[in-house]
Amino acid sequence: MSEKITSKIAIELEDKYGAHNYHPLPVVLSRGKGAKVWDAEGKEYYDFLSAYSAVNQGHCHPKIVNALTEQAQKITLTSRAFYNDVLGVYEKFVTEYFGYEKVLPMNSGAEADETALKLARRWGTVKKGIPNDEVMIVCCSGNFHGRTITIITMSDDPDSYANYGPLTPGFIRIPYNDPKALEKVLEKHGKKIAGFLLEPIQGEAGVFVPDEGYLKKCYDLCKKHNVLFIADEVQTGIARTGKLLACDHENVRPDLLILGKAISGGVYPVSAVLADNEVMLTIKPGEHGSTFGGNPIACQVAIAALQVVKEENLAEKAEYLGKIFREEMGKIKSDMIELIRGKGLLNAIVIRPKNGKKAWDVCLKMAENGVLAKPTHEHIIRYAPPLVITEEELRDAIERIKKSILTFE
Ligand code: IF1
Repeated sequence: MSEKITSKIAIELEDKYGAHNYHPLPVVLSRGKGAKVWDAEGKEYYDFLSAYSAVNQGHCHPKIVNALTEQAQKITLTSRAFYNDVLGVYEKFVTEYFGYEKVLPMNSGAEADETALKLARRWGTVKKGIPNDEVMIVCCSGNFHGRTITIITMSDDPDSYANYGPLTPGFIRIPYNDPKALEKVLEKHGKKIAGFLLEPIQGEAGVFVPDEGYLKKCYDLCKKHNVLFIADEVQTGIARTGKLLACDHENVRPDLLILGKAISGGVYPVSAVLADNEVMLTIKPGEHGSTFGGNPIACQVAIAALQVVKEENLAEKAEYLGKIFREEMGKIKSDMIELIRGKGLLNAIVIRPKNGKKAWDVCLKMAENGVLAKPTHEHIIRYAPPLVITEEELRDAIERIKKSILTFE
């Protein structure tokens, strides 16, 4: 391909040859480094989406990219038909890193959620003794766990589940942030419930931070009813909310921990489910798997990405910088700002439409001013920069966000 791919050409190509399953902001990215990205014409932006919290370690982190390129010169993929000299090293590293006995490596977040659902159902039938065609999983309204047919079964967003035909049985959905709703369903159906799946903070729902103590109350209810507490930390994990895991804010240790996105620093698709032997060993050889799951590149990249999190104190940084962000955003005098909420560097602003202008218009104006973010659910803008952003860069970006919002005054 000799001609320079300009933004205009890139958009035309995607429109003509690509599925139309997204409506991107009209920005064509070409390069990224740290907290910044550049478009095809070289315009610089602060990235305040971080590929939905996959690039916590910053774009193209040298340590992580080197891990990828070095392994790529040796062997990239062996399948699990054979052993290799990287997977076991990674499995030891990642289970010790998060404090679990075993890991089941997959590739995407949805695959990890599906794997966790299979593990929970399998444990429910073979260990808890729930009849195979009666085993249930409890999930929450407002959830987002991926895009497969079983996962969209749990969704209450028609954009996710409508017109995809028959959905998967075996799910009970309860209101999020309502321990009493969980207590009620466990008292009524607990004997047939294998697991309770939730996001510690609901990302897609608009960074919905539950009340203090919600996670612990749900965890205790699950223990009381012999139900697995399953935390989807695909988006909230890997230091994003100011702790290594969002569950750490309440000292809750999930029975099944689902990770994705930033476990690889956004350099390669990597996901994982961590659990102890009692749950993990209910799946026997040949009963679950994936061609790329746990491949040597994924393992080396994930080791490097997780090392960066600790070496660069990213959780502490997210905590400190997140406080600055929410404090400074709170000072903006604009009636377009209805609400600011978040934890660490996972934040969101609920935008009150004004003179026909909505969150989308604010995001277009922010892009003009060099900050990239995208609305979720029409009126909410999520702000999630890479955790490597410096305080100086953050304050510069805040000024640009402020200027963008005040444009509409
Ligand atoms: C898209 C949303 C965010 C996730 C949680 C599992 C997955 C995700 C908590 C599945 C993925 C991504 C998917 C991406 C946009 C983004 C997203 F808007 F879709 F909902 F972040 F909030 N659990 N979230 O957030 O992981 O299979 O994608 O690797 O679909 O456009 P995946």
